[in-house]
Amino acid sequence: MVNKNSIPQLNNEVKIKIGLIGDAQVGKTSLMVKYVQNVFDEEYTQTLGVHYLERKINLGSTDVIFSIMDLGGQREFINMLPLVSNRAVAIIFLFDLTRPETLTSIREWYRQARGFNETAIPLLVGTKYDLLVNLDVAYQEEVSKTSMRYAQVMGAPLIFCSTASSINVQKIFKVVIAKAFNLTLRIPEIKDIGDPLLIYKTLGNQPQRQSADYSEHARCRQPEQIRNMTSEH
Ligand SMILES: Nc1nc2c(ncn2[C@@H]2O[C@H](COP(=O)(O)OP(=O)(O)O)[C@@H](O)[C@H]2O)c(=O)[nH]1
Ligand SMILES: [Mg+2]
Repeated sequence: MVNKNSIPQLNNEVKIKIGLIGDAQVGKTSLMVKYVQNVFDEEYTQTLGVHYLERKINLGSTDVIFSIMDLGGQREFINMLPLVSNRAVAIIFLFDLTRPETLTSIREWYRQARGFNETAIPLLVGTKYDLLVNLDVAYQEEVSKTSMRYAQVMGAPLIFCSTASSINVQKIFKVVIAKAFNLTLRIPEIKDIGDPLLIYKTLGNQPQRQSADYSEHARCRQPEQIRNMTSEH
């Protein structure tokens, strides 16, 4: 048996702060808890009462620690915004696919968050895809096209996810890693209206200002390492 300790290790550790921003009830805390603890349970999430979680991921000789921060409840959101945005490497803007007004709000969230952090990698994420599929086809088309336009303006990848049905949850964070470390991601895009969109090549492909800080940690890493990280279940 190979003794792990005999293998030379670089033991790099990089902490990446990720901010989750969006209207109340869009599913920010649920997404964070699902990603870190693989649980989707409203009661559990509320009991937990957390708005900050960490998950460590191994990327070759580098350990990447995602520190994920969620806006608190409805009331304190204005005060919380700098705390969530400042020094975030990525900001995930979330809206509820079944409530178009939460997409409209993204405009203001984006403007304010950008005021605190100009360089974070933005992502636009539509939540509760499991509920969207039951809605009118014309509505699905409209929300898909509108969110594509928003993502275009934001320079952000666009991902539809369902925390309840485990759709695209892991992939959101793979896109974050790929963008932060300048790695090639080989996950196929999903672009057909009605499907859980995953668009990260044609949307959000502009080079980020100051992203070089993070890409240096990941030099020589192979795309396989991202592909093999954690698969969706
Ligand atoms: N059907 C469905 N419900 C969800 C999903 N994600 C979150 N929810 C529900 O949406 C509500 C708000 O979620 P929460 O994470 O507290 O939202 P937050 O206020 O943005 O943190 C809760 O009742 C969740 O159970 C999802 O993917 N599908
Ligand atoms: Mg919450």
